[in-house]
Amino acid sequence: MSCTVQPKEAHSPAQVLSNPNTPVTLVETPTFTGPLVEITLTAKDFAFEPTEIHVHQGDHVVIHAKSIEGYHGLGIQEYDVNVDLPEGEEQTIEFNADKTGTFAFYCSVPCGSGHRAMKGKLVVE
Ligand SMILES: [Cu+2]
Repeated sequence: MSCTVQPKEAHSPAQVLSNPNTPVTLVETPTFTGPLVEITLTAKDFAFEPTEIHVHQGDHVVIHAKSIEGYHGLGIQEYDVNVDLPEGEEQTIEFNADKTGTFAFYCSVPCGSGHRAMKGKLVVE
């Protein structure tokens, strides 16, 4: 038996637990001026589909996210996204793609054995 200390989850910042039925509200309401890009993102045990999202800098991004299996979440740290995805409920996430780069998106709810594999890439170019 090893005594390795498990690293803490990198994507679990302290957060106020909210009622999962409460719609997510952004702290500051940004102004959306760029081209509207709508993306449908599906979560299930234990993967997202698609695993890569490509948008352009300045796009007004709307992600329609829904879990079709299990209770998951969607986090994109750099864009302050952290929403719960109860099975069968579509959540809408909206942001300006103002930062370029490749950002991880990931499941933000401990959901089971495949939780750590639930991640993808948001590419803003
Ligand atoms: Cu998970």
